[in-house]
Amino acid sequence: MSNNFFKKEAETASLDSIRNHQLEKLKLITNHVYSSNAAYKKLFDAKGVHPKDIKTLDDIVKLPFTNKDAFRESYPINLCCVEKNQLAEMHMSSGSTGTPVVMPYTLADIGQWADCMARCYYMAGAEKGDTVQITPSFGLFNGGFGMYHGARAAELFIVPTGAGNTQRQIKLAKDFKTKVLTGVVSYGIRIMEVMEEMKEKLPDLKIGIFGAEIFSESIRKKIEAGLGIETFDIYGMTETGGVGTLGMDCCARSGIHIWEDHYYIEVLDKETNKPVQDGQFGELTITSLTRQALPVIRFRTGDLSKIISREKCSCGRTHVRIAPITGRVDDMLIVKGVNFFPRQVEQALLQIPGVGSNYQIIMEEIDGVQDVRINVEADSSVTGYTVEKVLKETLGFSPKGDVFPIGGLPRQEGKAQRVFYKK
Ligand code: DLL
Repeated sequence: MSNNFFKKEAETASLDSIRNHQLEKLKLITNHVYSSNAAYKKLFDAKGVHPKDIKTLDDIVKLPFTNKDAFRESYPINLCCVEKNQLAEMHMSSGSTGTPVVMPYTLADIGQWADCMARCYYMAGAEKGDTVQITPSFGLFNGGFGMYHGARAAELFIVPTGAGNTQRQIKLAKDFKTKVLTGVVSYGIRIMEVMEEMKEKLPDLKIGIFGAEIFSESIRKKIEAGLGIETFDIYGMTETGGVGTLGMDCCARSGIHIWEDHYYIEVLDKETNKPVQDGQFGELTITSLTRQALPVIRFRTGDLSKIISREKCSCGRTHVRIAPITGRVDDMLIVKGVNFFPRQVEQALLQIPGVGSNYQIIMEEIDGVQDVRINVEADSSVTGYTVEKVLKETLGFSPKGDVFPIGGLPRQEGKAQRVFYKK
């Protein structure tokens, strides 16, 4: 697989020059948010810090944290740091609580997004004129438009299908010789399943760029084998400016490169709020260095990962690499005194031959005690007994549950919901 660069100088800069650049941008961005937004000024003042206190990168710890609540409390755009007539676009995510998080963009912010996303396309091996099929929805969700802005910058041929109508997606991919398929992870699986049903092959398809959901190694292997492609794990979120803003893994497949010229990353211990050592898991905390309309300062993402390496990668890039996201600080489930993560359930289920990729973890309270039911999709060779046995080995207790035929459980458009709370 080729390894192209979109901005080679930025992507391969020396560590010293990255740090100098980050410090210069950190000073500018703290000044910008402090002087242009009253809510930001209040946060700084409450912490007793002024932008002029930022003299080295380590001084970042003096700055206040932001989180999803800060966004929600400032709905619609009270954290915005530019005049409304400077805005060009907005995106929004509702999350599980339903209270929206809004991200406004200036034209320069769209350019910054396109730059990050175009780097991801090139890093995956896309080249000018290649067909890219964009399957996330075009709307408030940032996935569709972000992949579109980046594909324009990378001069790809865009097939903007948006979400849904999987049979038509497959037909268009065949007719327009799609080389790069983009989407949320669970939609990659859906396309694979429908292709099998249709007995269709896509010989031109080479690259899959997937994200927005945990991308476990087992799911990756399944998609790669099923579609005959190489996959890439793309990372980003509404608050940092959308898909691809944070980075993606490269063909060396040794961690997600974070675009450090645009973002400063910290990995923090959730309890002490102090940085953990490289190699240890913690909460990713992000500061946007180059955005105008709404840069985030020390944004607590809630995502768990760790620094894998700060060394130059074999792909030539020098930007820090993190492990794939393993979960959210708040998605740990506790049943019968056992702590576990949805990802562990997924890994256990995928070991069983014949079990499909769609499943439900239903948390329910029975007589005041938290219980869990795990429903899976599987072919007729799989019995409830086998599923229960494997889950017991993983979780240490036997959850109840049912085995449905493949396609028997409901699917959502967009990100798959795995955990349901039943009252
Ligand atoms: O999900 C952006 C995106 C769209 C990324 C399409 C990749 C592909 P939000 O809806 O704001 O934005 O959700 C952001 O999704 O905090 C993570 O918890 C999760 N997430 C995003 N990418 C990954 C990934 C988009 N590669 C939230 N692996 C983040 C695991 C991911 N989780």
